[in-house]
Amino acid sequence: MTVIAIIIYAVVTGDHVISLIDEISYQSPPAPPLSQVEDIAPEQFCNGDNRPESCGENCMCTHQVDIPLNAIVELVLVDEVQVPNLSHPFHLHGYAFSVVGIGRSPDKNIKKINLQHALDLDRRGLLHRHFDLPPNKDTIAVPNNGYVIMRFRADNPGYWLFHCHFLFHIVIGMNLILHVGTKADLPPVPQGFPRCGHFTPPVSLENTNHYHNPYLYIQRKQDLVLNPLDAICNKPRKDAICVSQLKNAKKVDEALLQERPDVKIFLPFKFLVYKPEQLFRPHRYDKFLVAPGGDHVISLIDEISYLSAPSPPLSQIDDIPPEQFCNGDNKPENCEQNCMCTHKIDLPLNSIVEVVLVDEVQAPNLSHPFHLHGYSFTVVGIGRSPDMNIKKINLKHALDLDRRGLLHRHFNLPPFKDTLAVPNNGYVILRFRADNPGYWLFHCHFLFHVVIGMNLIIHVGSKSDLPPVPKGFPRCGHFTPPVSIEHQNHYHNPFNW
Ligand SMILES: [Cu+2]
Repeated sequence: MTVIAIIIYAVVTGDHVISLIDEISYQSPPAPPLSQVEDIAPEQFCNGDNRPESCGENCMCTHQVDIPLNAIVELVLVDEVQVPNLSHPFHLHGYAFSVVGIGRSPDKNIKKINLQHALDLDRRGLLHRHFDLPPNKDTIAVPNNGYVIMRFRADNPGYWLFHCHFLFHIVIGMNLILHVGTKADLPPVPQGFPRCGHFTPPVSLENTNHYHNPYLYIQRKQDLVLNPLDAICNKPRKDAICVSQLKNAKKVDEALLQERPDVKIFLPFKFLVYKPEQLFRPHRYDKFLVAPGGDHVISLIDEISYLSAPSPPLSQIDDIPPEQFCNGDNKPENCEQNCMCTHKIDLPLNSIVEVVLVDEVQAPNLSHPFHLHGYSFTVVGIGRSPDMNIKKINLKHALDLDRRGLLHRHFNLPPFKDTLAVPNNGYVILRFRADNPGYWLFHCHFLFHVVIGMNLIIHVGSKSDLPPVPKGFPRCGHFTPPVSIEHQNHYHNPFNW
């Protein structure tokens, strides 16, 4: 194993603060490293071992740590911020890492941990690491006055941001880039890929509504549009590129690229607009969204509006009545148009799964960004109906296209994503190997749509595939704070409960 970097961060205290990781405050480079690294002066980059000569206390440069492809990396984050009850949530892009250690100094004489002390503990074998199935995370809170130890295999080449997820801390420099591999490990930049400075919208009063129609912006002719709104993704074109046409820098599981997946699921989604008399009935308190225009809507995926389960399935599945769950093949008998239940699709562990999302919402220029927890999926297809007579796609038509071989799939290094916009009046096809057992939420990432039911659970494997629930793990109803005026400051100190 190679220990690549030990990293430390601190916020300079006082009213006017910036943030430092390993004594460096991150500054964005003038161009994106992934597509234009040769346009960035080498002296723009720095790290703990290579700081600019003239750097003072507030050293600002593009903090980048270079990591060889496929190296096993251990990162130790040490909290020198030392603000009581403030635990910084660090997030790494491009990876899930194993959490092998979390703690504070075992030395009671040490009031405040710092880099030197952490290094000393490590030398003395006192930074404990757990190697019994450590969990995967992409975000972890570093305990105040403590440390975390994370590990991952650097098998995803590129420039990956690693940062505290408090937005205030991002803007004052609590970030760095983990640069994995070399340029030779990356697919070539597509021809005509947009470059810094090429996007020059005409600034005039006539164009103030650009927010509603991005096409009012005039691209330079030689530039590509990423994710064109017309969703024409099944032929090479000079003016645009779709996510499904990008190439993956990582190897893709061969089984994902076979013609036939083990499981194929079509999921149409749409809105249901309520008539007021449907909604306002005695003893009914259905949730709904009052959309612009005054419509009262809920959202349906495969004719089901997601309702949360009364207990968390992962730790209390036995407390949930089976009839709470449903899916397209098993809907409650008396379900109306606004069928509400806990939409759950069961998938065998390790099966190759294909999901086809079909936009039946049909709101112009509205592309719903679907996000899957627990997985990265490959994007093998994006498009609209090739049939010009079809004005609006729907499930039936999508199934028909698929039967006729007209839902095109790309099997040449499709890219990994965990969120994907479904083009308006179109479809996306994604695939993954269901190798992560559990209950994973799959949902549109517009928060308004989450609350009106545009979610479902992807349930992978069975109970025996999961580690046992830890003894004494919190359960629904066990948390009963005393409610009184004396306890109203709980927000500031959760330990008052
Ligand atoms: Cu949505």
